[in-house]
Amino acid sequence: MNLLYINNQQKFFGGFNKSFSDSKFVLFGVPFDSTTSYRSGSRFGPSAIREASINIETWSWRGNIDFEDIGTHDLGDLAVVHGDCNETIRRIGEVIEEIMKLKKIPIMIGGEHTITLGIAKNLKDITILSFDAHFDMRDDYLSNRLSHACTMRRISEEIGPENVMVIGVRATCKEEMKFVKDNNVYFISSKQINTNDAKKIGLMLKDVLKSKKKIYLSIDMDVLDPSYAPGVGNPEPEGISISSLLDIIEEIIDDRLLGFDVVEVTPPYDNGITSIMASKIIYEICCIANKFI
Ligand SMILES: [Mn+2]
Repeated sequence: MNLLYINNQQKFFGGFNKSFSDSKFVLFGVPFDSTTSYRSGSRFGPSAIREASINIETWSWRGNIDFEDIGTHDLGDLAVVHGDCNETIRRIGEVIEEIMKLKKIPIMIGGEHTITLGIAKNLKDITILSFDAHFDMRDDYLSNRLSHACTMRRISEEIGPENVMVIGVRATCKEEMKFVKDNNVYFISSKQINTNDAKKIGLMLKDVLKSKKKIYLSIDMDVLDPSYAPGVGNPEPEGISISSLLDIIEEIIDDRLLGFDVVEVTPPYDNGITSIMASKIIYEICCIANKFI
């Protein structure tokens, strides 16, 4: 037996782990899915995304750079407390604060969408853009105010509804529509995106964001059509394409980007493609943002 043939490397995002001090981007996983109401398993998202990231190519046509020349420092996964949303959110907040204090851009991979609340609780003057099939604006869901279906409602209480924007939305209920209208929450439906040029939608959004100071992106993978991203907790038809999503993101990223997350990848329901899409989104955002930071 020749031990040289044994690969004992840990699986880091992108296949290699850049040192913390040399990295602009610091990534960590949050394998938490305790409030999932339909298809559970997003706790397995972080490892599936890492695995997929190692098996796709890294050149970005939008950023005109190879992700290998950027890299991330992969911290590993947060020690989550299954069943305890409050404590898990608190821990996320502490990790994020530390990463930002050191002037790095955090990338969080989920896990269910509730984890984004850990970001909002600790940051001031931010605008959160949620790319999501759902508003996640219910006051409670099945008597739980910390459900994944309430994430943006809780976040709007922290940072103000004027600082929450939902892009690609198509699945909602009367209660949410009333809240969104009463509070002037800015949104762009998937129908608007699918019947227009995504680049134009991106430019329109860029204009809306002109007065904003800091921007955080939260990508719920169910914003994509289930044909692009079948492995999510709550798939919804009539979603947007991966190219539309990235074309919009390309227009709005600049030096105000504070960080981003990619959530809801649910490997037990995936054929592998959703994890690949999530990896691609992370690669592209890093490569586009690299020009500005
Ligand atoms: Mn969603």
